[in-house]
Amino acid sequence: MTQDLSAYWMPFTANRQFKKAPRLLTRSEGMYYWDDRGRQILDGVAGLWCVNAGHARPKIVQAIQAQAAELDYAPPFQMAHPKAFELADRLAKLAPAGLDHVFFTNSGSESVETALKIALAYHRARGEGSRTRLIGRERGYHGVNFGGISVGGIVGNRKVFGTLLGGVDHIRHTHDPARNAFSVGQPAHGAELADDLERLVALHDASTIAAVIVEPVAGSTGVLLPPQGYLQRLREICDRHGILLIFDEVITGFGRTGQPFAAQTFGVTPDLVTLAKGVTNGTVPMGAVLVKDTIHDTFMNGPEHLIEFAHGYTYSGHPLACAAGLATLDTYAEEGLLTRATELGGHFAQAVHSLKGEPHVIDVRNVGFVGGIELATRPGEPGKRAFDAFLDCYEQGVLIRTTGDVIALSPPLIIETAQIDRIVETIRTALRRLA
Ligand code: PXG
Ligand code: PLP
Repeated sequence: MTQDLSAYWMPFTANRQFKKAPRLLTRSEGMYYWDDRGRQILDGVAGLWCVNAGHARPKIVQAIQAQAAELDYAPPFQMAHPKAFELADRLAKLAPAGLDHVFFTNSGSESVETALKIALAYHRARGEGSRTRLIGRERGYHGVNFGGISVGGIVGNRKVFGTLLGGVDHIRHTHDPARNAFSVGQPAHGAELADDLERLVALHDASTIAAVIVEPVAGSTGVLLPPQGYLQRLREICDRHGILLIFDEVITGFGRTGQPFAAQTFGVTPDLVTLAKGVTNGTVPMGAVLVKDTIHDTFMNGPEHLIEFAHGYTYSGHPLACAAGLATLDTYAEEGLLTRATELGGHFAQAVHSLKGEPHVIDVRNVGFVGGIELATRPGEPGKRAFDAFLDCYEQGVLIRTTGDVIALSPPLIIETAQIDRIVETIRTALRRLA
């Protein structure tokens, strides 16, 4: 490296370690990256859970190029451009029934802030302004902004940043390896953990609670699946008490679990859905919140010249993102990608579960094209063993992701069975020589 690496303060990275031995990606196509040493690397994580149609897809590339030349930017406040409406309409058609309105943001984190604000404003608009409390879940990840880390349940993302939002509480997480280790698909045990919401209702009173936010499948905290019946039970408790249910589908959206959204995979319809990542195939930053009709319509009241919801970003519905989003949805539809993880899910499940019995493996979890392989933690070195596996796989030409001591797999949805096998065999090789 002749380049000076010091100016760039890298996000969520061990900066000093990275800069001693940088891993630089310089090109991408289909299932592969190439690095600055010219090596080809099989992408086992769709970039960072976002490049669901694979890299450098021609239709998406062309749409972005053409849009940049035609209309670079349009102000989104009191103005608009046609593709924002077109994309909102397409997203509403893809979404679970009733979630027919779309608010654009630029990331998953912004989608979370937006959804929480919609929930608070909705209750106030209905004359239930006492519903100000927001409920998250232990081990939840909802991005890095203040609302998101407040409802989130990752200690490391919370401990440094002060008191966070007031009036937040958390239900228990659903991870129960003692009962559920090596479950194929949804684990059998733990639906009753949804009743923890009843405990918080009893403690705070329903009249103070605005919304509950959960990831249908927790990704960042190590691939934690909802136990059978859990999400249904959460929905029932929310309905009983007039609490909005928000699904954070930033990772699970766009085919990751075998249907367009995890709400459809698990057959539970929330009131709000946050999405990002796969909406533009990772090409241009974009996020959105899908909103139920009845919630949206509650805002459409009062004098028509007044702004109904005082919220939005300079880049909400950016033309480049909308063009990329439309071409992405076309690509997903033309190639049947949003249900491909259902078709190949059996092979994927079998492949990842074949790692049971390999050194250090204490659990394997899967849904759609998501795999979690949990390793026993090396005493006194949390996360180190999985990170060593990551480095070994990278040297073998396969990109995986680790979070704590969990290896997370989330390949592009275009993956072929031979590539699934290669990823798994690469991990197997790494595990067998790992200390
Ligand atoms: N909600 C969920 C459920 C997410 O997974 C966000 C919100 C935030 O999105 P943005 O676009 O603001 O990053 C996410 C993001 C990992 C990893 O290591 C996961 C995410 C981001 C970075 C790393 O698994 N998810
Ligand atoms: N900070 C300042 C000083 C601003 O003027 C703005 C937007 O106009 C923002 C922050 C918010 O930026 P964005 O709309 O890109 O989130």
